[in-house]
Amino acid sequence: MMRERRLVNRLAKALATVLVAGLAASQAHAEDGYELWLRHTPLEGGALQELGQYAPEVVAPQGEFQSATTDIAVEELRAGLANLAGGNVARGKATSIRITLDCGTAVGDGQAGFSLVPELDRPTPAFRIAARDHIGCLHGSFALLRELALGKSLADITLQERPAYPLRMLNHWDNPDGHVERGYAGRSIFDWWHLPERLDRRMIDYARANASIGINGAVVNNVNARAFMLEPRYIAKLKRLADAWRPYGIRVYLSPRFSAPRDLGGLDTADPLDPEVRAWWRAKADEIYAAIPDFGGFLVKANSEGQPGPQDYDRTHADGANMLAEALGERGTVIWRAFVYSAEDETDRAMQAYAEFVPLDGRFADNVILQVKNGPIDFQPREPFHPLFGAMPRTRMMLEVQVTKEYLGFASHLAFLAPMWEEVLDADTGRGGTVAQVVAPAGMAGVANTGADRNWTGSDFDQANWYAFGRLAWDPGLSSETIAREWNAQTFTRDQRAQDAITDIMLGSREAVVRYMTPLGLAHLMGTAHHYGPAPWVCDLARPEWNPCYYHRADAGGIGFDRTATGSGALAQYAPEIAQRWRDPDTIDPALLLWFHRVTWDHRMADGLTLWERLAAEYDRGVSEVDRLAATWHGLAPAIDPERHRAVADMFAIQQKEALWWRDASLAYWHSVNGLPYPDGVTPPPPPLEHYMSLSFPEAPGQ
Ligand code: GCV
Repeated sequence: MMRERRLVNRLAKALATVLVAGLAASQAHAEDGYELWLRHTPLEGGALQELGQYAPEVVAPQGEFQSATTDIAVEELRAGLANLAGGNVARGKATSIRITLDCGTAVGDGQAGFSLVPELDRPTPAFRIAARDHIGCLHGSFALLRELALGKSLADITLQERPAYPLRMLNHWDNPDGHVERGYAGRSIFDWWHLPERLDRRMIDYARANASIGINGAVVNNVNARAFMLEPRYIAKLKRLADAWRPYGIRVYLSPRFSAPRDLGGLDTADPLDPEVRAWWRAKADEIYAAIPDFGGFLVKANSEGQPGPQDYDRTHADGANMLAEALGERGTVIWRAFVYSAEDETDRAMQAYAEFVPLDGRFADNVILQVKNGPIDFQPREPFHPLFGAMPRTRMMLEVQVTKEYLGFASHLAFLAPMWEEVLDADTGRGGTVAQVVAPAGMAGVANTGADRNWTGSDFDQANWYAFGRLAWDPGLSSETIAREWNAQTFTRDQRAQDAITDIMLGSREAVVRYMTPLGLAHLMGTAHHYGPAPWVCDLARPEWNPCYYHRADAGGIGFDRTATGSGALAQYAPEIAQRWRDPDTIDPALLLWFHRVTWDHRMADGLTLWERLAAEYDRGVSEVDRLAATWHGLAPAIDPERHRAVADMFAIQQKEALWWRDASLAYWHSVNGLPYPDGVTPPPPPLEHYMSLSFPEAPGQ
């Protein structure tokens, strides 16, 4: 009896082991998106054979040439090469190629870039990753893995790169309680509660992903900041992060609350010219630097949307920024946001930041950077470039874009944002070059879209926006197509036809969203507070500039915001040649028509359609574009792993439904305003306008 029981127990245990092993194996192969673009799946065909023959062997630097950073580079190369070779790299083979890291003795900041140099026909064949410092070598190692993952031959990988911008940073709008403002990928990745003792593995994987695309800084908390994040207990938490990220070349930054000397310091003012306030900030900066010698600095939102700032004391933005700059000294940078506008100011909101900051040109300290959103309102699906770019030649300026898709359908709608960023980077300011050139002395910041969701960004395709941000901040000359191809080959498949199809989906996606949400230069038509779904009918909010009606100005007579000399005059904030290009409603790019002009509903467009006909056609085209992109994706089932194919298909189902919702609700509203019959061939929205107006989403994420 005993023997039988033991046998049964042993069998049960064995079965359990098999089941657990089976489960682990299936989990190991399940594609859940966690590995991002760093999957390094085995190469195929000739590329695989070739890598096997080269049998690359990574030579770890020794002595003073070795550091935590080079250790990471070596580990990444070994693991990445083994994965790419399907585990078949023959170590120690007589003919093997030695991959060497030639990066001096300084850990450095990687700003001098790297070279990838094949030396395969030497007596001792080698492949050299060369840089002035260790971070440069880490960037070079990731670049080598990327090029191999794209199927390139080791012999053909010759690269010499240096980052275009010194600062390439993510701005997290993560709150210490774990909620992410405008975050659509779950809770925050930062586990402040358990820091500093517990460092989540995600913090390393996050740094690794950033380093792989050259991102070198992260502001870890929301610009709508909580003062207590400057308390010693938070400095200890921040230190743990800084220590973990340092080898990856990522510096930490913090958003301080401007009123902290009052909130925390017990002072009765936060006036930037008050000596006690200045001393408080100096002491705070010293305390931070004692813990984190390479602390990056502060990102500040002041006197905007209810945040405290220097104007509370009749001081200027320059007074506020310079006070913090003095506290940091040469050790760090103050990044001051130009996103300021006020409910009390009756001038066009699009003009307020320019009016506020241009008079301050030349008055900011050397270690201050002004951070300017891509457009003059707020990350809308399409805006003209911000008129501040090029208008303050004596001030360093940084471009801020939003990686998280607050106004483009959250994580549920597919919108690849590289074309939008390319549009702004390439825009000629008419004052000393393109936006990309104007921001060259500073860099780019992206409002992060990461969250605790397993795939990091809430949807698989939103990873592409994180990737694109890093790549463009490294090299703003890269085309959206190059980035899309790089990303999808590393993330989904090397199958050429599938890659072409995915690239087509990505490149068409943002324009489709513009068409069904805010066509022809319309903007800010979304629901109040949650910013999801259409609500062009909202006209009665206390803050005028939060009303969609403020932006579209539609009535029976016409639609659009006159920003020419007959209207708000915002056009005059641009360089004369740019203003000239946009001055005439008949010749302006139709994509910006209603941003700058108010036109009648029967205004004749260049294509012969009336404005009303063209508007309706844009909505229809947006909807049918999404249907087309979704159909292309469905056809890709054989080329994509089932988990992620299903996940993306589910998101497309939402987007198709909601594109139609945007179209129907918007058309129903415009029709109610203009009283015109629907143009020929346009299907009237089935439910009445009241239906769309009755919808509410108090539970929408990110608010
Ligand atoms: C962090 C928009 C968003 C706010 C955000 C703000 C900003 O207004 O809706 O959530 O606040 O931009 O950029 O500061």
